[in-house]
Amino acid sequence: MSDVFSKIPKEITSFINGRWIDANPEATRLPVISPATGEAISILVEADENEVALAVQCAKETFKSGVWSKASVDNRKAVLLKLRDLILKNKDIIAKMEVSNTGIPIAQAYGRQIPRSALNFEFFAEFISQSSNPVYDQNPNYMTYVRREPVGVAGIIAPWNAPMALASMKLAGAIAFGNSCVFKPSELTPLGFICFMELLSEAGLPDGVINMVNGSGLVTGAAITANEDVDVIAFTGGTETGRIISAKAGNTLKRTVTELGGKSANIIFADADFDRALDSALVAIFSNNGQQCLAGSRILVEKRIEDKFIKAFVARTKNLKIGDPMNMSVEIGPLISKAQFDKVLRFSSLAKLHDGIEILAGGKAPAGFDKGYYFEPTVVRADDNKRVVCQEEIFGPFATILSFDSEAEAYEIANDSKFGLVAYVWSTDIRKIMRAQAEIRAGVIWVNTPLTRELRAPFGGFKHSGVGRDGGEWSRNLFTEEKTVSIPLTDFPIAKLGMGG
Ligand code: TXE
Repeated sequence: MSDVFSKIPKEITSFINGRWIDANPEATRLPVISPATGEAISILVEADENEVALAVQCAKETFKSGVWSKASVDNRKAVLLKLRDLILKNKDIIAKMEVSNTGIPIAQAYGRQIPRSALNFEFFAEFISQSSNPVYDQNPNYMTYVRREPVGVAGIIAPWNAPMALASMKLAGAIAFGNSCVFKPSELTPLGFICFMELLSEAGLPDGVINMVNGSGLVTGAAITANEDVDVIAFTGGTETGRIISAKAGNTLKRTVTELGGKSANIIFADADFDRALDSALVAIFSNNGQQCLAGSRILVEKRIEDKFIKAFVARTKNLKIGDPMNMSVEIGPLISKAQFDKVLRFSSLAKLHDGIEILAGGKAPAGFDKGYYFEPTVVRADDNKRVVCQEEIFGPFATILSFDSEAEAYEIANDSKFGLVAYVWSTDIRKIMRAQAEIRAGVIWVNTPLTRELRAPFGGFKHSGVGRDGGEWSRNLFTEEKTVSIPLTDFPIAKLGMGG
């Protein structure tokens, strides 16, 4: 058991205007659960509509004061870089806090989640210092140029699967361009943000620029979406929630970006570098306990190498080390919650009922784990992409393998999905790769690589995987208003109205 548990506060309130607010005795209390034990490790004091309104008001006033929204780019850049440094300096405690309520293996928190959180701030610090705006001077009598101004108050609603890495991408983008924020972490995973919120003023960020409200989606999240003074919503989470949030945000004409679910195809052609494709297929589905929107959860293997691939993939899957996520050598920790465990188990039970589906590994809770939400890494072989395990986002360590004969068949299966977030392609034939990247309908195509997030490039989904993108220019589009200014360079004649006669 890690020493971090002694550092977790007994109650977590909201953080408004630079301080933790006092707990409202009337407020609903939600337990924060350790997925490794199923036990409550803290209590979340839920922010109701009034508390959310207070946070929004604070963000709005901070915005209007200009203390941050009109701060110089050099000032904002320095603060963002300081935040990066502070995240890295405190990575041990942030990682442990995050792992204690996500179940992400700590090696992955140290190796990926926390460095990525720091990088998000660094990236936007560099971006704002380099970006420029267009000037139109084709008409010799006018100078017309475009200004970018912050939108105002950003509502950021974050998920539980990679709390710090995903929320910080939106937070960094929002504040880099001068916005103020009201941010809601998932009610399941507030812990990583406790230390983070306390670093903000140390980094020089004025109080009230980032406010955090805690609570459930239906109460606290819905209050953010409905609030008239929230100008933009950045949401990452499930597709059904994205649908509700987009509809609600439309009532008050907020702009929204939604990054939702996926059922991404990982296409492995017979001419691929087999060992690299195998290693990557395991990373793409089993990192983060399989709980990631970009998981390569549908593995499409060319028939010629199907048997060889399945044998090797199943052997490696069975060899994955399951255990306490605080242990540095563990590769698979527990699922986030009882609800998520039940969901994954339900898909496993459905798979067992179908003749066309064969369970090759896992499919149940592992022996020897009587506490927590551990689930064995699971591999199923499906005869048809129409099967429910090929169509629905399971969001757990659950790989589905399908096979194909021809390139055309591979693309047809890949595109036969309501989702379109990412796709992976493994081949050494450049012409085939070029055909694949054109044929597959997904927002990101990773060729011969498991996960490569280029922050300068757009990230987001086709179809039900979301609307909008983030990444350099695209985050700027979301978090800024464009203002076109025209200035005449000569005294041109102006029609004289109201002169009589
Ligand atoms: O996520 P929710 P859930 C998928 C995954 C998972 C499924 C359900 O398949 O099994 O979604 O997960 C807030 N108004 N992903 O239900 O509800 C909520 O409090 C405003 C994919 O746990 O989408 C949390 O902060 N906010 C995914 C956030 O939305 C609301 C990551 C996300 O939770 C709200 C997570 C409402 N009405 C789940 N309802 C990805 N894209 O990576 C909920 N929330």
